[in-house]
Amino acid sequence: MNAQELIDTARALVAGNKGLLAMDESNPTCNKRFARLGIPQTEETRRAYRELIVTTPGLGECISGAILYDETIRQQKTDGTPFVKVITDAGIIPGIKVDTGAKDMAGHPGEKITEGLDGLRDRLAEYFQMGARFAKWRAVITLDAGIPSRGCIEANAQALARYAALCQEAGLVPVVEPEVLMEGDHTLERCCEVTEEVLRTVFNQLYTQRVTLEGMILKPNMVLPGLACSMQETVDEVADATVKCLLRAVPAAVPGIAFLSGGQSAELASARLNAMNVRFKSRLPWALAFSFARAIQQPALEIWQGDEAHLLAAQQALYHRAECNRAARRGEYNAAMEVTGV
Ligand code: 5MM
Repeated sequence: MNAQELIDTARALVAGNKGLLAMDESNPTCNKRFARLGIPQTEETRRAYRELIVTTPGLGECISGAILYDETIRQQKTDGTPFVKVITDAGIIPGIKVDTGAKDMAGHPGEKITEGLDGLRDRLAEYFQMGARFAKWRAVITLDAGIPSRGCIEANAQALARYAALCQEAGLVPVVEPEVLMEGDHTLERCCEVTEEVLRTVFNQLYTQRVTLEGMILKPNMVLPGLACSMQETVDEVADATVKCLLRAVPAAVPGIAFLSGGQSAELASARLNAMNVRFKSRLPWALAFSFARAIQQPALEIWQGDEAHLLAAQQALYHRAECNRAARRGEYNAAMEVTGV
């Protein structure tokens, strides 16, 4: 492991007010999103959609790193250029999702444990050879009556830490993603309590597994009320609760926090990130950035619908969301941008 290279890559991922584009949907998830829009669920349509994304003009102005899926990192443009080269030429660092999915956890009804540690060392070495310089692993924490359990939180935190240590050994910056889900009728306060407990447990495990905090990125949920909660706090209240929670649990040595969007609308995700940067940016030890999938891609996917004739309009929509989120990092996003463009 070259610690300085890891630190440089981690810093580059949150530099210049840019953020990460998560385009690492597994085939089942990608197919589900295609099916909702009547797009054929084939390897070729997934490839064509990812070509649309990586060839979006100017994407590298707003996006520092792109998280790919195993199928995608092996694919090429129609003209044969590997996606990894297209991304790198655009000034974007290639990354790779390396977990193999969240599975039902034995003895823990309603809870998930993320798998993928077996054989991970060899897979990381291959991805590094292919050009990846960072990786991602997502743990899923569900809120409901009596859950999450300590067993679920601890098992997922330990897996995240073992993954992160293996990444750093292989020269890849680990993006550590513990996601507390939005589904449910829980309050913002409950989400805050659970998110704090999860993050404290994750950072204890990262310490135990000797992970270099300066060479990683945290990808957490924002602190939000459940989707079915009757009380939905304002954008500023969400920003305050999220930053308060992170200040309690995330060490200052971590260079950047890149939020997942988790099913928020694209506009709300931008507005909430913007509010955090407006209210706290100058006082925080880490950069507050984004690592959105749906909140960057969804409008573009809905325009594209698998039709080549819609490609340019879809790319414009994708660029627009990336640009809105770069503005949110600067604290310069506002609703007028949704009408007039940035
Ligand atoms: C939470 O999901 C991650 C962030 O995406 P959103 O911004 O849409 O919440 C995302 O990177 C996710 O891990 C990928 O989409 C892959 O998900 P699957 O379910 O295919 O592993």
